[in-house]
Amino acid sequence: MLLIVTPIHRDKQNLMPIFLTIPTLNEERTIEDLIINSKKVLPNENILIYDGNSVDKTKSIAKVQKVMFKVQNSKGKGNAMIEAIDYFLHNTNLSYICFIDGDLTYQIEEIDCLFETLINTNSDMVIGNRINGSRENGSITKLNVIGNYLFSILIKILYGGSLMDTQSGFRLLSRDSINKIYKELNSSGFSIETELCILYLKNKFKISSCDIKYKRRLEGSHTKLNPIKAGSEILKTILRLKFT
Ligand SMILES: Nc1nc2c(ncn2[C@@H]2O[C@H](COP(=O)(O)OP(=O)(O)OP(=O)(O)O)[C@@H](O)[C@H]2O)c(=O)[nH]1
Ligand SMILES: [Mg+2]
Repeated sequence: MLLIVTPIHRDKQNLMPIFLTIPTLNEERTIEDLIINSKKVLPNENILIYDGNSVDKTKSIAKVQKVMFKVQNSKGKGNAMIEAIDYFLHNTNLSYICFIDGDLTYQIEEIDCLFETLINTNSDMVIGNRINGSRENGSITKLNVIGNYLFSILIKILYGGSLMDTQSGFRLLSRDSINKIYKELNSSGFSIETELCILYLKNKFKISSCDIKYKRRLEGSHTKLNPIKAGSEILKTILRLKFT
């Protein structure tokens, strides 16, 4: 089915009611540019850096850029995102929460597409789809492409739906939907995206996607992902949610 997304016209007075969360762990190489780009689409007070105790300049950059900065209590990307959701639900009244990785591999300007798709299709979550979108050479390793593909197939077999990029670090969620399931979130690390997808599928929440660009990390910026460790965590999460 061809989906025609109607552009939503907005200006500074008609801002998207989105709370943007950027999980970071030692992202000094990229976080400044990402914050500057984010401030072009959202007000400073709607931008939160949720940090995993970075030992580089991530914190001082966030302070200079005048966006909120919090250090997570427990370890792992998943725990940072769960704590951010808790903060969003209890300290803001915004209607949507968006996550984007802090390594500048996703383009925050494409939040327009996620927002328009969510509104036009009345979805509960919109995922930035790198598989259908354009991927810069070297942005994803072959191992990660294969892993992503296999996890998406397994999720489809066990839970239905037709998600193409279950591991994407750029997604927009409605407040109502995340409010219903956030207490069930249990993934401390890199399986959080998988867990979100599965809980949304199990609850029959509507999930859509937007084709997005995916760039490779800049020189001097380093991945935190150990593909074997993360892959086994993701597999365990897929099976745990089915059989427990
Ligand atoms: N708060 C927090 N953020 C984390 C932690 N681990 C990773 N991150 C952030 O999560 C985002 C995704 O991590 P990446 O290392 O880019 O993982 P990835 O995108 O799956 O892997 P690559 O394709 O190699 O970049 C980045 O913004 C990291 O800084 C953590 O323990 N706590
Ligand atoms: Mg990354």
